[in-house]
Amino acid sequence: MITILAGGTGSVKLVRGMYRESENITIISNVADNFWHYGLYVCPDIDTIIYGLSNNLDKKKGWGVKRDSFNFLKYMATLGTEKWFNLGDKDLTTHVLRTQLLKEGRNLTEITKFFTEKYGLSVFVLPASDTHYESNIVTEGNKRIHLQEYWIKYQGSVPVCDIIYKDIEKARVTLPAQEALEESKLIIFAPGNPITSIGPIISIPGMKNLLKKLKNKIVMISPLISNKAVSGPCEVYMKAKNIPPNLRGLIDFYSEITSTMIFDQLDKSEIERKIKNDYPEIKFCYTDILMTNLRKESLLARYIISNF
Ligand code: FO1
Repeated sequence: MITILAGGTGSVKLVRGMYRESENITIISNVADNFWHYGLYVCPDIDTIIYGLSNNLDKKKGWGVKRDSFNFLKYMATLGTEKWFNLGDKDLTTHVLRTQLLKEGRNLTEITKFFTEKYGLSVFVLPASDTHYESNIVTEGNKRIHLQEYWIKYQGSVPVCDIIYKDIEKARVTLPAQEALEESKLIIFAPGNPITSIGPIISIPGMKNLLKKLKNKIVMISPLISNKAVSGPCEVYMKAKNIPPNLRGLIDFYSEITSTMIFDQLDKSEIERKIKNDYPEIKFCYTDILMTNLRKESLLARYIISNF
């Protein structure tokens, strides 16, 4: 079994490639993007994976359901409601049903299994935790806002002083997720944002120690090419956490819990000349990691499967 830690719109490309190329994958999804909106529990990263693997994802946007309509949102606006978060009508069915199941006492792991089965997937999508905790942006005046508000409502326009995982001290990794990590022959960190996609998973109390023990089978795929994020606000978040927003900062961030790191060929010379010697325990590999179409997603997946 191969287990992939995933979150955000970048990760889904690798997850999709791995799903096509490997018989037995499990995904541990970030949950710190989850939030309550209009009384509904929305889990963007879990849904992106499920829609992505079942060919229902709006690939252009990287989130939501393809060919969705937005009538619900239009009618909400006529009642004077804020409509900064674009919940499509088809997508809405997931949030309504999930909220209903939560209210009936089912946990997020059970509910996610329900959806993966309904969408016909033969894969485990495991929420990293069943306990709600969330990525918050600390902006000026020590004001905290949910990551979704920062990125979508405010369009990333307010200063980012820090990023915290609110209530993470109450969270625990789920038993199925822990077992998947322990039993896998390979663990992959998908090319997600290290602070807001993968960071919230590896920061759950107890996770770092577990991952240190499993380090020899952990492979990280870089979310950066030529010191820039392939997508999203990676550099802003790294800076806010006092991590140099470049390849060296990324390598250092994961160095204690990873044995292999895969970078783009474009970064080979910089890493080999300037960084590699400072991290003798890490194996650095290079290939084309920019997944601009399905063929390239599969090529990267095959590279990983045949080399590790
Ligand atoms: N991202 C946006 O940039 N704008 C949106 O209006 C938006 C709505 C949305 C609805 C459902 C969903 O599952 C995801 C949605 N996203 C939207 C993406 C979401 O904010 C990101 O995928 C993640 O939170 C990043 O990890």
